[in-house]
Amino acid sequence: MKLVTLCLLIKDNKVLLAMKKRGFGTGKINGIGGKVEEGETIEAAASREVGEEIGVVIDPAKMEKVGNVKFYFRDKPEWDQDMHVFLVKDWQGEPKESEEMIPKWYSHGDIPFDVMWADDKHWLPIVLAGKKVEGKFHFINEGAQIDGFDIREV
Ligand code: 6U4
Repeated sequence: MKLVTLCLLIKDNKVLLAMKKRGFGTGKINGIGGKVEEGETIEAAASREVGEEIGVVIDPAKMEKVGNVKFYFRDKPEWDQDMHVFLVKDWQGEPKESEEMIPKWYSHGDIPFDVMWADDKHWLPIVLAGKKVEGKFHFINEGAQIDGFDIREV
C-alpha cells in the first residue's frame, strides 16, 4: 500500500486546494502532496511535495497531523493508499502554479466537492472544523464510486 501525504494550507479562514494537472487524480481538485520516498519521514515528504508542487517552504516541525485515511480500490489494488493529512498555518513564500498543480484559495463554505475525490466531503469538513479524523474508504469503478466507508473523529 502506497504511503502518501496531503497538506492543507490554511489562511484567513480559507484553505488552499489545487487542480492536479498530471499523475494520479488528474483534473481533480485536492490538497497538496504525494508519495513518501524511501528513507524519508512522512513530514519531510509532505514538505518536499509542497515545495515541488506549489513552491512554498514548510518547516516539517510546524505541520499539524490531523488525519489518517486509507483508500482501498477493489478493482485496482495497486492504487491502494495510506494517506496522512496535515494542516499547515505557517510557511514561507507565495503558492504558485507549477507543471503539476494550479493552486487556489477556497472559503470553508465553498469547497468544490463535485470536482474532488468522492471521499473528501466525508472527512474534509471535520478537519477544517479543527478536529482529527481516522478512517478508510472502499472504492469501486476505479475510484468513481464509494462502496463503503468508516470515518471517526479521534
Ligand atoms: P507521481 O508519481 O509523483 O506523479 P503523484 O501524481 O504526485 O505521483 P501520488 O500518487 O504521489 O501522485 O499521490 C497522490 C496524491 O493524491 C496524494 O497527495 C494523496 C492524494 N489523494 C489520493 N487519493 C485521494 C483521495 N481519495 N482523496 C484525497 N486525496 C487523495 O483527498
